[in-house]
Amino acid sequence: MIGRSLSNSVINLGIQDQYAEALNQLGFEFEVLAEQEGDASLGNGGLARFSACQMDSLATLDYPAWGYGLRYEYGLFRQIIVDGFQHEQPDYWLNFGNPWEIERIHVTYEVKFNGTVEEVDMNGEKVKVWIPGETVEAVAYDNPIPGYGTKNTINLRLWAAKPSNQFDLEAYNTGDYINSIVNRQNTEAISNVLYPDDRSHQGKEMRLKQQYFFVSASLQDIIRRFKEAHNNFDELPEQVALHLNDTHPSLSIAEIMRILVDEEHLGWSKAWNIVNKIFSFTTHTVVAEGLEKIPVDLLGSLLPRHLQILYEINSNFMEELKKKIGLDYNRLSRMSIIEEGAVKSIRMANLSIVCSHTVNGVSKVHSNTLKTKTFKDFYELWPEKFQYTTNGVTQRRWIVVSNPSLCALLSKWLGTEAWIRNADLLTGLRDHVDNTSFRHEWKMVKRLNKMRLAEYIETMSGVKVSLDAMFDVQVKRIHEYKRQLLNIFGIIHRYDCLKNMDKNDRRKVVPRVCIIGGKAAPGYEIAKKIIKLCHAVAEKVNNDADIGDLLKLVFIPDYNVSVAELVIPGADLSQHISTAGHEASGTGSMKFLMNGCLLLATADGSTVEIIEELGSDNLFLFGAKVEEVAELREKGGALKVPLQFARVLRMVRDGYFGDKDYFQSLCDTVEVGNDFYLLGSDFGSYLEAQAAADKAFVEPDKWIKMSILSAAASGRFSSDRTIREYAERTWKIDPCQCPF
Ligand code: GPV
Repeated sequence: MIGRSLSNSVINLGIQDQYAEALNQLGFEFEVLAEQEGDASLGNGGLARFSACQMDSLATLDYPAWGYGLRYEYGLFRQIIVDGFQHEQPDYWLNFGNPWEIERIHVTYEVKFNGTVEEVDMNGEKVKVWIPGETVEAVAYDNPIPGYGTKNTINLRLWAAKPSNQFDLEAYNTGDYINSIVNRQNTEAISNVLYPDDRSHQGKEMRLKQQYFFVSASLQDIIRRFKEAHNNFDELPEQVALHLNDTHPSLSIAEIMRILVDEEHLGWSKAWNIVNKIFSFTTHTVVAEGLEKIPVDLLGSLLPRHLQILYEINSNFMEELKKKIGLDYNRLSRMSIIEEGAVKSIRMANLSIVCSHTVNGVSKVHSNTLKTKTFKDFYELWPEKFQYTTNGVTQRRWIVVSNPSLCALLSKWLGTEAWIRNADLLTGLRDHVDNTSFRHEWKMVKRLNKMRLAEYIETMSGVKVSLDAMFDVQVKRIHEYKRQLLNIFGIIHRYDCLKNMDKNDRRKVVPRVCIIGGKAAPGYEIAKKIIKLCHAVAEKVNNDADIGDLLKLVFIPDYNVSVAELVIPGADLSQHISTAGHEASGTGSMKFLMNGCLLLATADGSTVEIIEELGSDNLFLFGAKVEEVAELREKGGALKVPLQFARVLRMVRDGYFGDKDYFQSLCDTVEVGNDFYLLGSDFGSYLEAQAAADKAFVEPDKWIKMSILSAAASGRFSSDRTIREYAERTWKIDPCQCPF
């Protein structure tokens, strides 16, 4: 999820001023031109944007790395709001061409599907041969990723599917010309559209085809490059490290075994030893339901040889395991790569763990959850495999591109631009926090960014907001676990309090602009109802003359990378309020932190490490801790819920915001006894944290100090740190500078 590339590229290449000057001579303004570019949204949310940040860091730190993916013709849907409801529109982003990509018509590979496996005799030995039924061509499109302050530029190679020139001869011979053309077109569909479900996979055939297409083309490319310089596969682990970014590319394990065994004839155990040394794996989720499974039937018909290989890997693993743990059948069945049951399936996470030398979590708490819950059995077997590398974000995009005035201010007061390559230097801001002119300049920068955001809000929604209000932002994919509903309930409570206050008391209230943005997966009903409720509440609050500037609620439609670039610098407060134990890391919070925005958060994911760095006095923390959640859930119907929560819930149920019937099922999800994400039990402490934020905001000096300290603590959350850790610990690679 790259977003736009123009500003980022000219900045990383160090030609920003010359470029702007040249454009000027042509009669164009850089900022105006940059706005014309559309976003590349080839992913869903945090996982995809994290990949983009990692690519920027890999290039900047001179690591010899390639990124692989799919060149979807339709990126993530565009969200439009009609009458408060989300509608999805196709994002045909390639309509006017993509100036950044280089089509490599000569870099193509055949990817095969379906067919049968036959046993043939080869020099007296029986070997398995896959006779595929369908062939598709993968064409490479290269997207250069320039590093900052280096000549190094790395490549993001995206694959597009094209019909192969191998005709369906039978169809031609039987004269079925039309059908053979239709079949050709179907193959092209493989790279057409991105699945918009964030982390819920329904075992769809096209998704599996996409995964294999991506994996097969990438591995052929990698092995071709390896073979150009080496002729012995024993050297593969020295030359190649393959990182599985979640389980989506984990079919590559079966594919590389197939290549080494069936095509290179290395023999199973030799191939297995090599494969074990090249893969590392990062898992980006917490909950077991989020883990990808592929129905065996589906896999067997699409990739019959791969299914055999997966069975073989599993049976070897089960044998080895029995030797270690004995005949503990419950444990054996939990750890098996194959899940028995109504729908027999392949557990892609188990496969990835068994075959990787390292299993990474994305934050300290996430890693603990993996070790003690999700993958407990595996941790007990292979404790040395389990590591964590906390996520990060690139300061090039999230400060230099998106917040030029803050960028200038940082360089001025730190006396150097070196922080752009070394974010640890941001701690130097702590030395100036007591300097009044620094604080004044800091405040001015925030005000300017709030102005930009206010203008955008007015254009998008017609709502005029006051710059003196606290801009309180929650932008991310809509998920029940991320608890946008808790935020909306908090807003309803605030509104209710304002309505019940007399005029004098109202004057003491800190004005707020609540900003919510994010897409809901098209099939995720509850998430869509949350969006509608947000609009219903906004309609009521924003048009209430009693309330005026004291409270506004705006929903920012079509949240994407370039909207984030505008919203994040303009936020005073941002919310990261997932039920503890559910957000594997979270990276949005790191972007807000860098931009001097205060966090209101639960102790979940990377927030726990942010607290270590920032101190708990400099953010607003609330809610149950990870280790308390299970016990609270067990209480079920006996769980204590504050009266205010019950009251807010009643207002929605009674139709105070309209659409009474429509909201009932949404309300059911948080009713006592059914409130899995614990909105009710966290509500009291949430309101207290909100009150603490209000209190701090009326002391501008204190607030600005906290804001400066937030940015000063953000260095550890640069993806440069993340990537360096991966390079040194997991991939064992060194920087490799461009020689010219
Ligand atoms: I798995 N994540 C995501 O956006 N989509 C997914 O399908 C999966 C994970 C996110 C996590 O939710 C975040 O907590 C995390 O920061 C991010 O991946 C990057 O690790």
